[in-house]
Amino acid sequence: MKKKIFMLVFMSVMLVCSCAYGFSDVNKNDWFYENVKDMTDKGYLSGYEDGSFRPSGIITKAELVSVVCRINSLAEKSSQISHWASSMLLSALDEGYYDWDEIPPSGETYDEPITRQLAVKIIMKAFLPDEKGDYNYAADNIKDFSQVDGRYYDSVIAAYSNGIVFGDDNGNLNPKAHMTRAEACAVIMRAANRKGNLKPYETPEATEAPKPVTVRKGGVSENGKLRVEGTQLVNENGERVVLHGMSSHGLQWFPAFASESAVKVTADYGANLFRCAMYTGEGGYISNPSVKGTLINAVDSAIRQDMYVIIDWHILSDGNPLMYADEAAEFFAEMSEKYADNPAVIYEICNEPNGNVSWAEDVKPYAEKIIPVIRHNSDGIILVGSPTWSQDLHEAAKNPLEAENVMYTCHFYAGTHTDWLRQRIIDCGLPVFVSEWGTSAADGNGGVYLDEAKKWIDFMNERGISWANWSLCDKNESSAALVSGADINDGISEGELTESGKFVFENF
Ligand code: IDC
Repeated sequence: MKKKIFMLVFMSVMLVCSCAYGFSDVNKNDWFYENVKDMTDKGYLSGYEDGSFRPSGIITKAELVSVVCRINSLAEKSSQISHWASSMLLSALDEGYYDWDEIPPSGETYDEPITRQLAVKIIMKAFLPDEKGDYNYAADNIKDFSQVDGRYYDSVIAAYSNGIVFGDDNGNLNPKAHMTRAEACAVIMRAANRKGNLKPYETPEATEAPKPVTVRKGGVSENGKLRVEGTQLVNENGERVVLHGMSSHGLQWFPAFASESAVKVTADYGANLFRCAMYTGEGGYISNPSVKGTLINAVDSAIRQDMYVIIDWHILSDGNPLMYADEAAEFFAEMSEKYADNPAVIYEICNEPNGNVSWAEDVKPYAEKIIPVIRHNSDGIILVGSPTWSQDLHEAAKNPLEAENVMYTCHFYAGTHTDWLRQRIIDCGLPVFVSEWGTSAADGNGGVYLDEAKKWIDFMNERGISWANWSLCDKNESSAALVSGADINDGISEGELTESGKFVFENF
């Protein structure tokens, strides 16, 4: 008995010793050892937290495609859905590695196992698209060749003829069976190494660390009172002005990031605008009027920093602005009286109408109620939203407001809103102000989608469109500019900006 136990212990020590550098279930004499090592050393695929690699576990469509994309350094495309690999899958689809019906971009099959024939096609298209093969050779050597679907013939034949894929011990390909992780490593690494020039994969660094500006530019002392000319915002001398800055998050939740020192940090990095998002619902002004104090403090801070500042009546869950129109009228009467002669202040009267609201029946009548209230005291810039979370510029364009110094807001989130919304801005012919945008998807999370965000920045720069980015806070969501727990009372250190924050601060 004792002897037996000793043998068992001895054998398990032996087992541990023969493992490959870390993975408990990959051994030096496994047929896939070199491929798994190559794949994981280069960072294309990793093992599990428990130290295993699970070589005989199946690989999903999303996993296989993302590995292929990493090896080929494909740029990630922005995607409407929030799956971790969706942006890589869209890039691969775009490159023609697979067809729409094989892995629909709606994502419902992303996490399903991939069939061997589809995997072979993707791998061949990605790495050896020009290789051909010999039909007779493949037909002779693959016992179950008749099981292969016609659309995969070419790839399977090329893969066999080039030694990228071998059959199982019985000479079968099993084209419709699932591929294991070990098999995927082997087939992918054979094909990728054949193509050559493999660079290790590193998680892409967003941008370089932004730096504070040495001289502040574009502030109120330089531009004075703003007005709208045609579609453009202009300064006191009629010259084009573009405002860039951060939006606060909900002031009822994150007052610390709307303090004077927080606002100042953004100005130090080049912002000439700050937006104070005062939610009406969700524990905001309607149920908690004291949040107005936080708002006034933020507005005054921005003014002292020589910045333009937006007072945002942040409707959101209360999608119809008419719901609290009386409260809005009272609030804007007070604010416009308080800041009557101050050229810094901009009034945003309804953040994002949404739900069952129309421009003609709800938003326009609301604006026609509030604008005269503000005009009683001030001829400052007024920003007006539109239905569908301030995207229905085309509706407003059919039936615009008859008022001076009014701009229409367009809100976008790079992971959700793309070309079509830019086209809408071009087509509407209205003066547009992007008073809120994010690098994330529309829920404030996911991504970040910096390639699409860059397209938006370029577009806005070309057209001289002003913007405020959502949001200056440390909430654990990807649109937030600051990492959780960041303290910006003493300035910002590099580590305190998120990927989104770095990108946005660079673009002030
Ligand atoms: C989001 C916040 C999130 C909060 C949610 C509901 O990022 O933390 O839980 O509101 O209050 C908007 C809105 C803006 C949203 C943002 C992201 O104006 O309030 O903030 N968004 O979803 N419109 C489109 C996106």
